Amino acid sequence: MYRANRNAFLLFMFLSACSSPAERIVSVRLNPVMEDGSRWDLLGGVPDPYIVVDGKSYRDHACDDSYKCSFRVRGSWWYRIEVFDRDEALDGKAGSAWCLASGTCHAGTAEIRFEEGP
Ligand SMILES: [Ca+2]
Repeated sequence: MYRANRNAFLLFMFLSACSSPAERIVSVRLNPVMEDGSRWDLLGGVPDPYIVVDGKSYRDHACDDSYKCSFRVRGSWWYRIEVFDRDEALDGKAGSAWCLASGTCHAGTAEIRFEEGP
């Protein structure tokens, strides 16, 4: 177990050291309901998704009344992504995950996809 963790850590360090920050498109898609089965907004409305990537908030770029939203982010290979629904009073959290910058990962009820930037 220790050896597997150490090898994963070394691979992470190698990939981090070899890569320069690149611009990527992060697309999120939310389920129609939250994990507990309730609707996103108090009045049963559609969510306003945004993400926080490695501590940087994209709340100002939230998509109003949509289950999907895309963001331009900069980073290397691994991203800590949190997905939220922006609200007036208290934002709702869809989930969080460590995501490798290729393909798809899941953060709670949110699906996260990476695409290379322009
Ligand atoms: Ca909302």
